Amino acid sequence: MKNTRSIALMLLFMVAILVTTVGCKRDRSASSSELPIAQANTPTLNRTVLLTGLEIPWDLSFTPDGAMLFSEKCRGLSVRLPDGSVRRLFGTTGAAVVAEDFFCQGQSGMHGVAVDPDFNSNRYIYVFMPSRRSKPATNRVVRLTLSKDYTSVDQRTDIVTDIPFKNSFNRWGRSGAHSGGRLRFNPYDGYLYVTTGDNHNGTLPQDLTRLGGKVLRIDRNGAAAPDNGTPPEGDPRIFTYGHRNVQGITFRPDTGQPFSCEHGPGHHDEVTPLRAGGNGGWDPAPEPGVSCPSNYCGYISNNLEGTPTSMTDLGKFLDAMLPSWDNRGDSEGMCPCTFLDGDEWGAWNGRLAVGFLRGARIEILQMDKTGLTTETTRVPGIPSKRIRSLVQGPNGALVVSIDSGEIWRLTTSIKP
Ligand SMILES: [Ca+2]
Repeated sequence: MKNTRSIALMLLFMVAILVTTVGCKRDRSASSSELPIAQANTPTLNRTVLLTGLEIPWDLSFTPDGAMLFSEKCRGLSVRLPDGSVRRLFGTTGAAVVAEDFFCQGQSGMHGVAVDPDFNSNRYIYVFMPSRRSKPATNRVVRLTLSKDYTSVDQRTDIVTDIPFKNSFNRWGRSGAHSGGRLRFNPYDGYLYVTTGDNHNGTLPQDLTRLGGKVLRIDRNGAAAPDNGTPPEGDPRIFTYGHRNVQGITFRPDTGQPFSCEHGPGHHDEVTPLRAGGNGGWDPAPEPGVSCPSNYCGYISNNLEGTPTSMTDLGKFLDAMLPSWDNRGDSEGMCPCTFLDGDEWGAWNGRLAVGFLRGARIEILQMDKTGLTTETTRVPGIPSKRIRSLVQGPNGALVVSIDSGEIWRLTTSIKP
């Protein structure tokens, strides 16, 4: 009897061990089915459509109190207030202030929008647009003062008047091509960065006396910022040169270093960390002995070897700025970019969001400390559309404009 009880107790003990072990296994199994920390911290995006029915919304910018200024390529500048109402401020007929000199043509029209860092005291806002005030027409950076009630603008001051505009058709396309056009203040130095394009003009990007194919760095009155590093023979407003068509610029959150995002010619687009006085290495001018239609070799070879004109010609410009990333093998119409900054972005905090036109997507680039891209991730779960502007708005949300006429707000699933 005693033996029987001992055997029963032993069996109970063994069952208890077995149950405990299985239980532990079950717990471990549950634990291991959770995502690795980095992956679990990847945000899931929730998309809200803020505006529809727009005509190529090109860029946007927020005032400190949450009003969203946005441009439409052929209409001009409008504002969306936090209550959702929209008012047209500046541009074509129907705007509070009609700009008779403003026009749109080909790729060009009202492009970049920026809000002054001291907006609360000066009410200054800025747009990039082509203007017939110059003959032939040029692209300009125009400063406006926004009324306190957000219904109108006044005190127009054209702070840059001489950014080249492609005024006539050539073998490579219509007038208005390659104007660049993004405007961004760098929060780290307070200066306004202006991106421009090469106008399908072979000599423009490497010509330091003209403003096409450049990144400019200026103050709120249009004067050159100090320490631009421009070579002595050059226009002091030039921060970097040797670019093709820069339509994106942003600043790394931990350092303030500017990065350009540049639309390429067919073989690839480029993201480039910029340095003062740097040469991007784009030179579509024909070399001696080479002939290109309209003297522009941007889509073919500019040399006797017959290799395609490089976005960064290290053979010709040994000290050219090296790209962080290029989508080698294809140009997908790289357009806007912005660094994501904030704990709500989880594993993507500090990474670069890059938008594509033909590529119709947003790519997230992870970089090392030197600015070289080490990993890329396509943003999942959003419609495939031509991405024209990317801006971090109120509460860290990523606000996106798309060519087909909408502005979206993307919020993340992560609570900081
Ligand atoms: Ca380059």
